[in-house]
Amino acid sequence: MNLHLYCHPFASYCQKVLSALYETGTPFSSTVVDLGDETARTDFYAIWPIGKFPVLADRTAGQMIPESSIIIEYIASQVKGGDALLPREPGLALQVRLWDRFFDHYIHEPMQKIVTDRIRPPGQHDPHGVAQARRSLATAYGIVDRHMAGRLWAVNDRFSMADCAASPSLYYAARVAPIPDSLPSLQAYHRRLLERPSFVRVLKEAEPYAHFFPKENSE
Ligand SMILES: N[C@@H](CCC(=O)N[C@@H](CS)C(=O)NCC(=O)O)C(=O)O
Repeated sequence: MNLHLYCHPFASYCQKVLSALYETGTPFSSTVVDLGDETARTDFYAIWPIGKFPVLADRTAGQMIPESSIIIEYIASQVKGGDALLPREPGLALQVRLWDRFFDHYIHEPMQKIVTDRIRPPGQHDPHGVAQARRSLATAYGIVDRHMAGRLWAVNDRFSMADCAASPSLYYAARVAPIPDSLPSLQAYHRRLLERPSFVRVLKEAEPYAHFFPKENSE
């Protein structure tokens, strides 16, 4: 196994996979893809025409794997200790996949909608879509708060792929939609994620790019 990750340290879905790599201590090399650079962009689109990162290459197996969850499943299937990311027991694995999907679809996607609307050109904003994203985020926050009451991590009190998905999505979501005091279990979970050493490392590596985060506009 010779893993190479195409990613950007500031990109939230890349952070999800980086968390999984650091959790398992998996060795890998990486290319930081600057989509603003025309050559880098063309090269990356040649690898994955959808143009979204992360993408993982296993150069030994000759495999190219897109999609953060599929990448983490691949890592989990290949490395020692991978069953921490995705338990072997089918019932638990299903729960991990469910919460991974939940964080991607109902926290990560609305967060991206709110953030990317800020970088749209003047006159091209989508206030209706952003308002919808904010409502969807509020509903999802409530669901996670109820789920996390009395729990340490999303599934079976073991840090898994679901928590890898939760870390960057909640980190960025909380910046555009602060978690209210009325949701103490979600607040506490968010704090635990921020203290997790793998995610501390991810955030440290993202620091040089902090200025990329778009400022609030009138939405
Ligand atoms: N479903 C994909 C989503 C990946 C994604 O949205 N990546 C963002 C960065 S966080 C991206 O590549 N954005 C660049 C673009 O859309 O041009 C996954 O899970 O990997």
